[in-house]
Amino acid sequence: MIPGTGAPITGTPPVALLPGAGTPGAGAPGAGAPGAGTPGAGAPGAGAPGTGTPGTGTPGTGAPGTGTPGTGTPITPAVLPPFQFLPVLSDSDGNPNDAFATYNLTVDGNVPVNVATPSGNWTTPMMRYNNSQLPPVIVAKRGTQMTLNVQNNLLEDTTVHWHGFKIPAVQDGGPDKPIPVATSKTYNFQLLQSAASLWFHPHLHTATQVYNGLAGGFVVTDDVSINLETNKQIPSGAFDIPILVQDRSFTADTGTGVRDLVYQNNTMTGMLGDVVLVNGVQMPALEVETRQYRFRLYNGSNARTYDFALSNGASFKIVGTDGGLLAQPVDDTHVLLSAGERAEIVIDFSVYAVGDNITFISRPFASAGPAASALPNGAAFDVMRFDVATPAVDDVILYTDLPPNADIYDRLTELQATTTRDFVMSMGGGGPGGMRFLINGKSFDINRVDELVAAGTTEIWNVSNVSMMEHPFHAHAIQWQVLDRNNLPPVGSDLGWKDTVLVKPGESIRIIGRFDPLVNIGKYMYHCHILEHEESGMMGIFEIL
Ligand SMILES: [Cu+2]
Repeated sequence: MIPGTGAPITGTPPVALLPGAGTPGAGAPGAGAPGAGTPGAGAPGAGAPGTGTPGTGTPGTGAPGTGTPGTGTPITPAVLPPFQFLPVLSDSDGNPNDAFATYNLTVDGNVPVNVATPSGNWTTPMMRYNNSQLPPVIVAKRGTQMTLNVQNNLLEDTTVHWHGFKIPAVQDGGPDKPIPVATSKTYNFQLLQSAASLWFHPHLHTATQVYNGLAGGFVVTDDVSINLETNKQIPSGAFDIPILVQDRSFTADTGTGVRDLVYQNNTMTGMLGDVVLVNGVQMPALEVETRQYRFRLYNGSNARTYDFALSNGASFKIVGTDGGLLAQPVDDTHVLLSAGERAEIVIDFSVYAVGDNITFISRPFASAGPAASALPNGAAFDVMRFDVATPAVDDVILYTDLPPNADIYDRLTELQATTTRDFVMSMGGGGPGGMRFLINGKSFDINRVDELVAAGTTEIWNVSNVSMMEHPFHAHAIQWQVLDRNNLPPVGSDLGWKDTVLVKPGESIRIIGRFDPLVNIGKYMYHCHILEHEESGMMGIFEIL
């Protein structure tokens, strides 16, 4: 990943209409008749994305959707703001190629961040690491001994939780291990897992600190991933791009040039913003070459689930999940990511012509819970746009199977597990905000250990959801494998390493994992990754002894 700057778009690209601040209408799909040809650049219609199934062939001229985009003011940008690349931090120990890496992170409040949107730019005070305009990315190879110095400059305690990392509990950054105001803490751990798109974020005042802007990407590389890149079997370098998607709400424009974040603590749905930011920009345009690109999709939102897809219904390859690369790329037309989840996808732009534009969207889906937002969970909206700008000869032939030494082939079987635990997520009345969010009938207690786990064992966790809302279940300490979902064997993204799994109402999912006796020691969290649910009690502690 080489940070760069995309040039602003010129010319007259097809205009996508962003949903206004009202409820998107149920417009007819804008796709043409399905056909067997190469997907073209069907321009989205002049309505909110429809709710039908996109065509799989030539979309032709794409009839406009007929839906009303809502009661808000529609945005009809002639020019979209340029895509911003997340800054990659440098190893500060002076030697980027040895087995040690040191990074210094300050946690800062009130950083004036420029927010670019199709309807104009403004400044929003946010929390950020290193006073940076954008969330940073750390890149390090498997085996590296990490030293991460964190200075808390906020007016409240924080932590840095290393999401998806296989590390000791004392380094995990849970809420039981705060970094007090005006102090610093050093996290030390070795990277002992497969190449993956991991991330980090606070785990204390989690909902508000993440919402206010604290998050970062963490890309682990290993010999398998580096060989794929060297052998041109996966896009790399400038064609390997992290995308952090987070929805936010802002105060109205009062002419000052400053618009503050609005945090509406809707405990039931979690915080659902009506402005979807991609690396800090609303609806950016990324100029691409006619070649394959690898995108690392991070759902860093507090509560929103996205069903990412291309506006013309074209398929792409899912090549990675939370904890690493898939053994075989999965061909699909969409990828559903709940809060905290990641996916790596490869989109092939070589089938397009220079001048084509393809919009990256979130498809509509049925979501339980009240529509207590200007942009409810499950609504359809545009996310960003790919502008095919430069012809290129694609030198990448995507891998078909990871080499036999990849960790993904170490599938655990039911017979290896010595313990099965049930985790039932439920909601009930009578809590402080009128609602209680429970796991196994209990609300989080930082002084209570809910589950005792023997070091070095393999366990099956059977997670079920008896509530009326969906919950992304996240368990710390290791990467898990999905045994089955609703008694059906895993398919698609469930075939990869997972640390966060979406459990819909009425669903149950069994995950299996092995705790490493050398690494996995101490008290870890498991919780719903809708951050408002986590903070309302949907969290527990397991202690590995
Ligand atoms: Cu939840």
